[in-house]
Amino acid sequence: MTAESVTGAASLVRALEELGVDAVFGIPGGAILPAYDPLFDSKRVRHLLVRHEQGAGHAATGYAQATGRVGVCMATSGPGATNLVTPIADAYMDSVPIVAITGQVPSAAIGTDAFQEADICGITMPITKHNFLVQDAAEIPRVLAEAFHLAETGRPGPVLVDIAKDALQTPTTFQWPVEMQLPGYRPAGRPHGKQVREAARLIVDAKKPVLYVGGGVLKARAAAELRTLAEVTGAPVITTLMARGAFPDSHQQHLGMPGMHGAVAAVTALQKCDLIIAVGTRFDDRVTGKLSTFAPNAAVIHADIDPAEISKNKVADVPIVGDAREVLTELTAAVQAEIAAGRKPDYSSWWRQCQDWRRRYPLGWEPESDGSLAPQQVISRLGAIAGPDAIYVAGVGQHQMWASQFISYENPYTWINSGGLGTMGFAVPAAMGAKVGRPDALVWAIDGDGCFQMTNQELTTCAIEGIPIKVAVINNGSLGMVRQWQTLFYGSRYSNTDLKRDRPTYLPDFVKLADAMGCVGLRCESAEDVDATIEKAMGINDVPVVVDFVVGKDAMVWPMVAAGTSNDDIKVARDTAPDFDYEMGEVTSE
Ligand SMILES: Cc1ncc(C[n+]2csc(CCOP(=O)(O)OP(=O)(O)O)c2C)c(N)n1
Repeated sequence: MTAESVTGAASLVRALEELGVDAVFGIPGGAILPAYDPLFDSKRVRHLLVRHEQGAGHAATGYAQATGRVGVCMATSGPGATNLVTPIADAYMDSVPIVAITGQVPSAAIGTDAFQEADICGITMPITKHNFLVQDAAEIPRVLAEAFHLAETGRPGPVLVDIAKDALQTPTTFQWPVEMQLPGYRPAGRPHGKQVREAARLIVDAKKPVLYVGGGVLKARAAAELRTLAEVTGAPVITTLMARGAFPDSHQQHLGMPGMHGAVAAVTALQKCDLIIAVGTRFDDRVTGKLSTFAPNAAVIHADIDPAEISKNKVADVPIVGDAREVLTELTAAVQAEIAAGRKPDYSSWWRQCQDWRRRYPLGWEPESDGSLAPQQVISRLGAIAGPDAIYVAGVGQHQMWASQFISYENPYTWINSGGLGTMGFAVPAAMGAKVGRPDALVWAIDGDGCFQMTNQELTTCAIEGIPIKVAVINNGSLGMVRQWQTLFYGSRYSNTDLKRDRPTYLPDFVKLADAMGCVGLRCESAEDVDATIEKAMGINDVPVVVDFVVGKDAMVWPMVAAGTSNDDIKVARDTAPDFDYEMGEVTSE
């Protein structure tokens, strides 16, 4: 192993190469400029010049979510770095492994309010798993190795590496591999055997269990292990917004998604169960509803790699700290041992109950009263035509919820969205990142017209860089999800949610906008044209495609548990609650 004489900047690029980075999303500027010079010559690292740093950050997230590898974004100091704050917070909330590299003003100027100085380490302290300020060129390779290791091990998350300009310019030596110095960092691996056996006993003794699956199962790449445990136990499975695709929607044990806009069967099974088997999930308020009334009769097994999540919101009777794949594997073995010893669980009457909820309250929608195109129809046809191997990337709002409800997810890593932070503007750049990471996959962004107007500039990046994503804009002319809340809770007073698209011509005209950015723009305004328009978009694979689906503005997302209320108060339509007192004995036909 010989040491190469290089600058700090070249050392950074060499480290990225050694770490196997094939894509960096970013924009240069003064403080990071030294790094861009050697990057220009790298044969292994492709730099994609985005149009806004927020796009770089979400693209890194989309790349990471689609591939399981660390996504990388790069920006200059000050405004470049602060433009990364939203995607970093987003990645933190959804535990996505990304590394953000920022230039910092020269070390002698730090703390002087120098031009384009921002204390990005201070700013991102609460929204990164860890961050580093590097002022010594010699530290660059080691810090990069540590940053990647921290981002992708344990509970994944964003790591920021802020490098002073003089550290990039200083001569140093580059050697690889490096020795990491993370003495206090020991992420959990295998779970405790005693806890696992205790959990297995609860599972076989339960009469009404639910396997509550979160995004941690996808992060641990444990979909196969989940399926085995589900089938060995026979318990109903629910997958959160972050876990869609971790368990096939078509599987007969899948009750769907829990939460504010979850399926009645999933929400109610979780609410009325006697045992929650929670894996890689965090009892988020959008899932629990009013916490004090959540699942009042349930014992709780809570498995998570992050001990800080356990008993944070709901007290766990059996806490299990460990990697979800290890937990699921060992739990399956422990349940099998219980069954072999003659303690086979019997959930048959619980299943009759769950089936009844599922049969009586399937997901569905009403046609628009004014005859306009129904957004749910567009999304469900898109899912049917693009199929279960496509990757679907959503923005935030009604379209996101319909995309989670009306597309059938059969495979892991086919659904990418901003769950925890709910970041409008996520879809286009995240889809770009997903397509860079999985170039052979069909990638559809499903975006709202409000969200699309936040970050569509990355379509120019896509056109220039040859990243042919497809975007379905669900154009209801309003900030639909907020409008829905105004309809329900503010007496239909639509304060500042009407995007006023309907001028003599559409404003903005998304077809023209697409064209201006080097994409093909298509428009669909009626139900009869939906399939043909989707097929047409599917046939264009050399450039990005934007389809403007002009839909009605009055459609609402149902079911709904209003914020702050109990899951017991779920509504299936306005003022319509499921009839839980209904006697199952009265059911005569299936
Ligand atoms: C950056 C950001 N700003 C504001 C919000 C609040 N918000 C949540 S959904 C929504 C409306 C989204 O509108 P659109 O993209 O048109 O989607 P729709 O709900 O109509 O499907 C807004 C404003 C947010 N989530 N993120």
